[in-house]
Amino acid sequence: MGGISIISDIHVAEAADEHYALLLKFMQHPVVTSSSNVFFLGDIFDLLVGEFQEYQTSFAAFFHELDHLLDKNITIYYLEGNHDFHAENLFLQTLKSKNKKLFHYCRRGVEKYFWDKKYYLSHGDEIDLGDPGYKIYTQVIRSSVVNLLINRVLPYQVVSDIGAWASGQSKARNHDRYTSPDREKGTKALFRQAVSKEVAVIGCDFFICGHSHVKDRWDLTNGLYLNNGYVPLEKSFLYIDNNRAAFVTLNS
Ligand SMILES: [Mn+2]
Repeated sequence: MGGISIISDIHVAEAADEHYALLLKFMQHPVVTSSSNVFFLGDIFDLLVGEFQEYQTSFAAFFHELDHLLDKNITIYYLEGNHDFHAENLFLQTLKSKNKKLFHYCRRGVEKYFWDKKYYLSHGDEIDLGDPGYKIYTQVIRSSVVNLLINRVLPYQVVSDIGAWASGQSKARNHDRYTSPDREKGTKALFRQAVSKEVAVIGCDFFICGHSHVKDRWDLTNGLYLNNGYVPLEKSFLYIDNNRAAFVTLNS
């Protein structure tokens, strides 16, 4: 098999922004187009909630590139983040490739075996960072009741307005994670600690997630933790071939 390309946390707000250009650059990158598996690990979009046709129009190029990858027999996993969720039918309705069955929409982390090693891949917001309030918030927001509200009751504009507000709240709460030069220290340590606990429970060789916005590669005694960080800042993605991991730049 070919390699695995992984990306998360691009936070595309609109088609006109630089973040969207980075997303498309990733999907057209020769390393990615020759991979056998591509993982989108959440928060690809800053706000993509629900199955609204507006997203099909705004992000037509994104869905087009997904079809392109599928046409090349590439298996795709699109994991929900805490900024993009309740959107499974949007993907299923929009994708046109004859290989649509290679597309997997995942509501939570996945365990996979590659090259005889166990990989756990997730967005990273489910790991226990010692914030019970946030845990309850994500459980409610990702619930089937909210899914029903968003996809059957509320109109696009209302969801979009609430989402923009929630996204602003989240940015304010996580302000340091986006701007502080010290963000490395606290967040990195917090994630390493939480990940090492998770790895002990899951028993995986590779633990790969995003969400922290802090790029990291950390050898545990019994596994490897990888995080591609905040893409608009790092301008790189993760590539793994034969259990060897490298960050590939998106600048070229
Ligand atoms: Mn996140």
